[in-house]
Amino acid sequence: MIRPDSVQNFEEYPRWQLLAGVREIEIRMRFSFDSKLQDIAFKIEDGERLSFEDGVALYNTSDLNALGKLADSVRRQKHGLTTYYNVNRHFNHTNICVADCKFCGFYRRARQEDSYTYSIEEGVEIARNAVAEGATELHIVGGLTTKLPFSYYTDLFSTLKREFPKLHLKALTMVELDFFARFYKMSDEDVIEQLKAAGMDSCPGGGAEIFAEPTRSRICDHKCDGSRWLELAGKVHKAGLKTNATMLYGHIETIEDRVDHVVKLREQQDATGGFQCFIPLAFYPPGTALSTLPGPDAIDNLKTIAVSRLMLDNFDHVKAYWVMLGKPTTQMALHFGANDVDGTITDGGELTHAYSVEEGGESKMTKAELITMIERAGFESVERDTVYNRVEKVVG
Ligand code: V47
Repeated sequence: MIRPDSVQNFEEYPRWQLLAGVREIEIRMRFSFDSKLQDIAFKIEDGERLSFEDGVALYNTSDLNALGKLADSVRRQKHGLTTYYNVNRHFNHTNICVADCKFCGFYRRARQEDSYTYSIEEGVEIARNAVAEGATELHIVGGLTTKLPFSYYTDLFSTLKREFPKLHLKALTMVELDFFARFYKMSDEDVIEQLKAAGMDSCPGGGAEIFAEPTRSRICDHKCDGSRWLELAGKVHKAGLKTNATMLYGHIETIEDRVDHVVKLREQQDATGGFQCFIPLAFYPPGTALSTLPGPDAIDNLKTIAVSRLMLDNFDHVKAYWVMLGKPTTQMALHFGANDVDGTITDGGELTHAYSVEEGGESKMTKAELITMIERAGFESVERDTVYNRVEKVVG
């Protein structure tokens, strides 16, 4: 489409094309009352990358409908109406953690009465139940503990793989890998290769929190910084494994911190290309050192999904994590750029349970409930495995 404002020599263009351009601008004028959004809409249409300033402008708009429409147009271009879910289970092998993250209500010190560590046999039983319920993925993360040898992880993964060869092990965040390298005095490459050889199939996106300093240090100064998180993600990608990426928002961070976070992820994705999915995690204050904060509201949640979809032009998937958002906001998020809702999740009442915004701390949805949630929102539900292959429905 030719835009009259970009035309230098009017004689070169047929009149109908110029009129079409005028019409397009007229439509744009009605599209949003926020002139900054109109400029951004042109960029998106032209496939132009959005800048840091664009990201901030998107967050600051009060035209939520226009923002949602823009993100939805990108989502529909990439995925149509398809919305992914999976059948998975979380396994949090220990809640013992030496870090002291202000946003975390899950961790315990080893001496505390309610600290726990599962044995490998207990892990296998949890996986057995998950597989019996149709799970294709086990999501394994835990605290940073000095109480376990490195062989706990390799034995756990190899035992799980021997028992359940088809179960995808999405295990360990970049923060855990960093801790292993430092605590067990191994190179990053050795840590990754040994875990991969034992059965680690991909890595979840946790531990990213918010990269920007000084915010990161104020909420989690005991764990690796943002550049180290990104460096490790790059190394895992180079080892041939996919990872996800998250952002914890709605605590003490600024809008600029959030945009900086997604820009850094976009740069890393340009460099190593192994991120599959971006998952904004809405901060849930109860039970944490930041419990007096209100946490993000629905508008903030929807804006964050939409801005992420628009800024992360090199990420295939944006996940509306229903556990943090609750079902109603998750349904709306599907109209604001998200194309995935995560999965059935079932856990033993551990980490996800601690953060669930669902009534009564419920942290499980059946496959039928997930499908209904997606389809009532007007989308087509597709079961996927961890790396986004369709799981074919078994007929008969
Ligand atoms: O890194 C901790 C977050 C993350 C709170 O990769 C909190 O598919 C909200 O990364 N309120 C762990 N969030 C969970 C995670 C994840 C979840 C689902 C799917 C995937 C994936 C990854 O949970 C932590 C932290 O950012 N978190 N405490 C809290 N109070």
